[in-house]
Amino acid sequence: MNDRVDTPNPVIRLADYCPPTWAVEHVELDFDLGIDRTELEATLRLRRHAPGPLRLNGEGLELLEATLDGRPLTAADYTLTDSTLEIPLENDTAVLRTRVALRPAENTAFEGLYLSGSRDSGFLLTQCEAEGFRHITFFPDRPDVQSTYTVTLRADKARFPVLLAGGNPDGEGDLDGGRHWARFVDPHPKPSYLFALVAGRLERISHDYTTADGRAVALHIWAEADVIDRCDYAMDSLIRSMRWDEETYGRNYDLDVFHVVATHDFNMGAMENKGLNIFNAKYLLADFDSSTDDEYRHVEAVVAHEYFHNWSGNRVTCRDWFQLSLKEGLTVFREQSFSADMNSAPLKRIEDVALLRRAQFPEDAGPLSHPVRPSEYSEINNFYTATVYEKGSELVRMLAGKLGKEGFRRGMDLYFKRHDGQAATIEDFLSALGDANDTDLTPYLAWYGQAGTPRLSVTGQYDADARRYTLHMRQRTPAGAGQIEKVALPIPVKLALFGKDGTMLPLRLEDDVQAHGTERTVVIDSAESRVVFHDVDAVPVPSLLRGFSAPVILEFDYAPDELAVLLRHDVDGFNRWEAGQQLAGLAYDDLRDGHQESAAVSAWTQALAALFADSSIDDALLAELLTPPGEIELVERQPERDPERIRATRVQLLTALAQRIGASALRARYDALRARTSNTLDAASQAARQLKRRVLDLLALVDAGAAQQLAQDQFAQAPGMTDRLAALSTLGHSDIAAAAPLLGTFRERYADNALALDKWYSLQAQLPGDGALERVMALEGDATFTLRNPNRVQSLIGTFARANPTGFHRTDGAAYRWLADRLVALDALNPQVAARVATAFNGWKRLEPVRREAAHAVVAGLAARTDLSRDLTDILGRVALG
Ligand code: B3K
Ligand code: ZN
Repeated sequence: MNDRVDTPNPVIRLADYCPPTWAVEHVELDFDLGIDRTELEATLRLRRHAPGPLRLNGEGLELLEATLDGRPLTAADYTLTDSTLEIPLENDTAVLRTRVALRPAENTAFEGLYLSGSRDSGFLLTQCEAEGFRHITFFPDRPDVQSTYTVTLRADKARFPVLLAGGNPDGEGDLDGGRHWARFVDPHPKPSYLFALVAGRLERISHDYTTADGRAVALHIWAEADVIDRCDYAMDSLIRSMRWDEETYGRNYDLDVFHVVATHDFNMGAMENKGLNIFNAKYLLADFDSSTDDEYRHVEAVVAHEYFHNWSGNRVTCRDWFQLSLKEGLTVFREQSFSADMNSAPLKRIEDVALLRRAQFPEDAGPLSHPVRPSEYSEINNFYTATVYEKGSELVRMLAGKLGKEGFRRGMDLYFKRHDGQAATIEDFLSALGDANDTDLTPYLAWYGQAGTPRLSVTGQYDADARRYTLHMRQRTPAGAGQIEKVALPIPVKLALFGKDGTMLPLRLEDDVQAHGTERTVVIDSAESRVVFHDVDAVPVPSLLRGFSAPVILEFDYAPDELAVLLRHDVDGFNRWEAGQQLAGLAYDDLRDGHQESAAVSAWTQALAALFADSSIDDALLAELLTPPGEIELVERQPERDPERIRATRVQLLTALAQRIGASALRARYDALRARTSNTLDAASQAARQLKRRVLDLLALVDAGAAQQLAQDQFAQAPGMTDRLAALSTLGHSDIAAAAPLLGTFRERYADNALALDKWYSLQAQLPGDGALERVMALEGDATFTLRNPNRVQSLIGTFARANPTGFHRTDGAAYRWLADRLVALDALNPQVAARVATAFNGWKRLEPVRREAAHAVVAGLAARTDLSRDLTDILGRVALG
């Protein structure tokens, strides 16, 4: 039922947008549910907006009958293709009824109505964003068509005891023959992508919630019986999210019930369907024995994200899919702010920027680069990207920073008020924020339309006679994504100056009569500009782009000792970490180039050794500081990448750090942290676990024997998954043979826990070295491996291709050929997942020549095929461009 490509993919362009010809005011859906066959009668109440026929989307549907205003239609009354149903209509209103048959069990693409789990015990569910509803019924499947819904579900009561759809419950009852029904009414007009149903054997946990504006809401989290006891943290996160959105944005929930359902079979993280969120179990289930601290944080964040969509996405939705970041960038920003409030704000910022650099910067530097608001696409599912999500969030953050806390809230209030119930655009968003603050934000529109990461090059010039310090700033965005000429963007640069002794200097900028404050934000909005500071007594150390105030690459030629000043003294937690990252980068460059006597290496290791000995620093921040940029970020530091060399140099760097701190100090710290081992989730315990892991990894580099023994003990005694998995990872990286029995124990212990097994797969997929591909291939033979489950595919194949650079980029190209075979097999089952995994080939052109040649042959071979899905063809076609 998946689309195969034998003609070039059609391209959809933002410039071609036309408002819908017909509105669908109300939808009635009557499902007769079955695993092999489901029948659906849909009644659409239509109203004309503009002249023209009624054109509905519909794919893979078996049309059983259709009536128009009660009159049966014959084939002569309409034109049916494999993706549309077109009916010429004369009146301005009409009622169209269609009956179609669907085959959920055959739907391996997990788009539309499908089966999660086995035929005997699994359940039915839907996924409609972006264009899944057209796999369920004939409909104008576009987000600017919003309708109220009445949904009736009928099914065998024993097989499908639970029947759910979005909206408020509106009756249920028994039917003859052991069947039953349930009805749901959603009074809030919504686009079809937010429709959802779930039917099957599920258990639930519930909570009675009262919104700030007094509505009683029944919260239900549903999951299969074997995992329902792992939903409590999600419920807790949901309640906190609801309160936070009331307090921070004045947003209340708007239905009487809110359902959240967990499934193990899902293409992405979760889905914000109105009143019926559906989650990949990975982002909903958590228990101390089988989830890591990171996973708890992900559950908290994703639950919040989907809940926040109820306003930023559902009540105000997108006019078209080009505006996707209107809901996604904004909701990521809201989610990040929530997580920062629930946890540590500086650590959250570090995590978010690290993700941006790891995922979005490489995307924006190659052939998959696109603006936050793309101007064209051939498969919209391939645009749920780090650029639309993460960079989109950075753009909202810049706007929020510009308007200030109260101004941003005023702007958001106006945005929600003005566009409630509408399908809006990025322009609408900027206008609302600007109008509420009497500010013109249109210059920021350029950020949405221009692809590529801007580079901000800064130089400092000190004039001792004039006691003046000048920063010269130059911005440029490299050509790319079909855009040759790039415009200058407004770039907010938050900055401070430090004395060499680590004190922050009072700032007197050009227009200031006297100095005030120690931190300022200047907006650089032309290609070149300068900032002048007066009354500066000596050459200062500038702390630039504090808090990562804009998503740019900053270039400033710091000397190692200047970075060391910031690393020791900057009070901006993010910039302190950033100074460490920059310094580690310089140290890496020196080691790579064979400079053993490196000032950067000694400055970095010395500063960190001093911080290591300083008991006042937070454990979690210290753990972050002790982590240099990863292999993927380090790619950027050389024109041609050789993953073996990058890895070896990074290990050398870490070894220098471990040596500087010393084996005995590392051991003593490990013992002290081990004595604090706890089975609780409080921030201090999480931070201790995180630091313990870093310390053990460092110890493994200078005293492998001791570290391996400690890892074995830690694995045996771990009270929870964080310590258990960390021990396994340290051991696996240090001595894979020694890890083998522990991996066996793990496999046995979690034989029935799919999410824990995924971690077992992905840990092994990450282990570097010569035998990596063979190890992965052997794991494919495990009885629990299947290409049909997206989480399993991602944990083994996705992790290997994306997070094991030395294993994947073997010089003989064997791993490239292996991945190509897997992609073809996967594509036949699930094109969305295949397309996502295929992005691992992105960046092949920047490999060193031997690997480049091997990768090119494979990518070009795949891209030349005509039997692949639209999703995969689109990615391969772009990646092949290099
Ligand atoms: N809106 C969904 C993503 C849908 C992806 C469709 N291919 C989840 C989210 O961002 O909240
Ligand atoms: Zn989202």
